[in-house]
Amino acid sequence: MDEEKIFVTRSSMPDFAEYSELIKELFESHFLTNNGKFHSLLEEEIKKKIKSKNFTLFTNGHLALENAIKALNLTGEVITTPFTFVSTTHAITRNGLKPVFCDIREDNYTIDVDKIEGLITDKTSAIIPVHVYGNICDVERIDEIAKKHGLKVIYDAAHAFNETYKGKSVASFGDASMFSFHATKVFNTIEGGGLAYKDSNLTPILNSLKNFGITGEESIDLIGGNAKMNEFQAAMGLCNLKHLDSEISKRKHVYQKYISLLKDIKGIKLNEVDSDTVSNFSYFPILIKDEYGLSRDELYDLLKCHNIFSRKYFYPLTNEIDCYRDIKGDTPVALDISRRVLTLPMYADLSDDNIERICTRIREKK
Ligand code: T4K
Repeated sequence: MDEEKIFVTRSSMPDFAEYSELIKELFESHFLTNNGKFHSLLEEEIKKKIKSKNFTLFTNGHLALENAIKALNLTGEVITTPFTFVSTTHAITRNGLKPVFCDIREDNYTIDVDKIEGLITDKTSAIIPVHVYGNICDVERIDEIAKKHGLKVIYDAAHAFNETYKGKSVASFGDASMFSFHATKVFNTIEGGGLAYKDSNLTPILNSLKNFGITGEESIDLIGGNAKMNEFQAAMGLCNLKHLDSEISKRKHVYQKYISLLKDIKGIKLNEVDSDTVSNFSYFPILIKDEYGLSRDELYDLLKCHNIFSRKYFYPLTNEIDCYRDIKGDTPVALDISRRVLTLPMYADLSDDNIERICTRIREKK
């Protein structure tokens, strides 16, 4: 067996000295959380980075999405896709709303816009599409449909931080976009997330929703929860943000190396980056077609035997799990893709030797 374990990703981290220099201040100030100095600084830096006028941090991406749904007062039914991390669907249901599952496109795994209007009823209040693996949804058509039917749009942009589409920041689409800054993401704050949004009037609402609804020393105006990012997380974000561009360019190298080694293998479909998108290269999914000769699960097991830990993001579909089976919807493309997709290891420090090791196994099927 090959010795070194290769996981699907590996958190990017700043130098220890760089991080410890920053957090030294926390040991002096004893201010650890509740919208501290680093929290405010990081919000400002991210606003600049993604060119968003309005942006607020959360303790993770999931709570950013749950609170976005609350702040936008969504009601009834929300159209979304099942080919996602379960967080997207749970965020809708945990707000007492019904997810209505729309199928996805075969080419880039995002919502099939031609199927949205057929799902709209008098109860629909919003669409929550997902920029899967950083592939950008058809934002123009989604915008047209939303305007025509008076719907809100919140993008699950967990995978798409720092991307642009047709020269515009991904944060500029829809009413709001949620980003995940989890340890496994292109940009991490250990755990963490954030919300970029259009309407400045949402700022006090979001800020109080993430802090128990507290609006002043003696005033509590909303039924909020606790979703604040702490100062250690924010300090990690400040360090990692400085290295984000070099992180992404290293990932681009990994992406290109994979493409060059896998492009001629029969039955392996690669995820090509759309020419209008400046990608962050967050994931490297491949689709296993029948011509390949092994099934997705067989390839997954084979790689695992060689200490290569790929992942089946996203399998099962969220409408295949027990919680949502009753409201399944008609999503045959998503079902087929969920059974064929495999995400290969992808991170900035993945060495050429290890990429070759992975691709040789895929090519040789042994
Ligand atoms: N929407 C979408 C579309 C999402 O993909 C996600 C999260 C969300 C919403 C919610 O955002 P957050 O609330 O999480 O901010 C991971 C992540 O936990 C999750 O953030 C992510 N999507 C999802 C796709 O993947 P697991 O259970 O697969 O992660 P785990 O622990 O198996 O880690 C995978 C590999 O990463 C490990 O084998 C090694 C490496 N790793 C992991 C951790 C935890 C590290 O190098 N460092 C680490 O600290 O869920």
